[in-house]
Amino acid sequence: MLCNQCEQTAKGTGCTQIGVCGKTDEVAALQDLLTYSLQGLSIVIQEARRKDLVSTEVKHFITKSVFACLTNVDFDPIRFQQWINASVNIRKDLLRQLGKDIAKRLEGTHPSVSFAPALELTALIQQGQELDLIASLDENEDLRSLKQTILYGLRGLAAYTDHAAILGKEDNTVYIFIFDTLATITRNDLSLEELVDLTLECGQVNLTAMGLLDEGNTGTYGHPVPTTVPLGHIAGKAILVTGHDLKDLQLLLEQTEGKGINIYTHGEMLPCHGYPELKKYSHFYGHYGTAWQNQQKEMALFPGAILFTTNCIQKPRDNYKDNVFTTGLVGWPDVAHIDDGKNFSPVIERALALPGFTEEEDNDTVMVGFGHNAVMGVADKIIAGVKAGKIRHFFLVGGCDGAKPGRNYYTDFVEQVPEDCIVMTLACGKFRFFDKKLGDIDGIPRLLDIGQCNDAFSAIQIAVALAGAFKCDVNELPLSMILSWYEQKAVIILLTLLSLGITDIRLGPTLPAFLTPNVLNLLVEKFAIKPIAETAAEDLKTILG
Ligand code: FS2
Ligand code: SF4
Repeated sequence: MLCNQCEQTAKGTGCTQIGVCGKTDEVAALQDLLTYSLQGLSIVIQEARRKDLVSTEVKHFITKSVFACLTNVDFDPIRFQQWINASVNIRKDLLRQLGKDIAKRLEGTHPSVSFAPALELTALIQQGQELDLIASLDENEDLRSLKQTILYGLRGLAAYTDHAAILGKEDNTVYIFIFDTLATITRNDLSLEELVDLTLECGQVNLTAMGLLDEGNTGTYGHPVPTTVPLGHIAGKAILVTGHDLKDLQLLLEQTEGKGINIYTHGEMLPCHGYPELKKYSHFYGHYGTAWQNQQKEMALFPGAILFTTNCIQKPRDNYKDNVFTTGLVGWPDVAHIDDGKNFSPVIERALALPGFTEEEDNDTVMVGFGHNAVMGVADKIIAGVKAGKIRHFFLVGGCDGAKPGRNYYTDFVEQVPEDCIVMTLACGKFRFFDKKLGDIDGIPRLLDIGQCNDAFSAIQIAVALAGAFKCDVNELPLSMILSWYEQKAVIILLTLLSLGITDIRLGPTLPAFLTPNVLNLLVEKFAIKPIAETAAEDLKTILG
């Protein structure tokens, strides 16, 4: 296997034996084969959509299949086998409808259009291993690097598109872009410039997808409002919900009402406490634990059932595996999966059978709910604060968390930010500092939690609105972006920021292994993107002069 799509890739170059994430050689081969089969299907779809042959189900299927290959989403070989077969069946059906002549022409364009999957799982895995997907993208290493960036960006884009579609928000242009781009990267006649443009276009299209998701979240559950969230617990049966899906949480809250079970969030679900239509449930109590990479330790100590709604799942250890349930795209072999009927009875039964918390623990609290609506609601105060010299600078310290020691930089950074500066944060990287008491500047909290990585749109809206208020370009604002990346949602958010022309982003803890020195230089020249410095103090000194 060779997989280097995420930040924790082995030796900083690539996982070749087994993924650091726990992905087996077999699952890696199946993910590559699924991607390949989707490329073939997408080539056919380019033709089929002109004849209006592409159904909504097919659009959803492809989007979900691309998302399933994102880091820490699905580790179940059987599901990948099913998706590969489904993808080939859809392709065959479309080719049949297009007629023999068109089918013959399309099959001549790329071998993925006539790919025939082996019947047996072992033989299918072998096909994936022989494929060598990354190498097959391009012979030229710089073009290959850009195609990988695009592919990983598409995985992030597919994730946000799927999240939005679940809430009924869709835009056909986003689906068309996903199909066209999967097909385009099979071509070997594209120049470096064309691929750079396509890379940035991925980012632009993601802005649409994230806007849809924002509409879906706020339209369904209301705009987040500043909310205090307990980090302790109360006595009673308990269910822990992790991942990113608000709708799964809502359905679970409905199904647990009056059952004596309290619902706790974990990881990226923390911001859900700020949504009016979710916080109205009295048994939606508080938050437990920190970021995804601590789950094996934290979940083993949770005395109730645990529901994973999406990434990031790690191998459930034996001491809590029986309490774990997955739903949606997330999956782990031999872990109970709740299907799309979303009947959470098995989760509820497990929670009732487990002891729950036997006594109350009064712990710290944190504040969430500073989405664009809440922040812009106090825009006048913020602008006045800047004009009066009380607010010197804004820092967006956001992105993923991970296990590497270099990530202490982000904790140090927030701790060392001067008192006349405001820190905005989003995604799971915040767990390094989310409980710090940074106080306020004239009533504006110095630490503003904008939400999940899924809420990056909110951060962009805030930056654009501030630029409008100060009548300047976003790059001229007293705002610096200090980002941490881990997986492909972060890749696509970064591409979105670059596509908006945002410069001087600091990225860490390490740079993506799939970027060649030439591609990296290109990004540095065009966007002045830079790796985080050795220490937070160094970067703070440079930024604040
Ligand atoms: Fe964190 Fe993991 Fe949110 Fe990423 S929970 S690193 O995939 O999606 O941010
Ligand atoms: Fe390795 Fe990351 Fe790929 Fe997992 S997703 S196999 S950790 S590069």
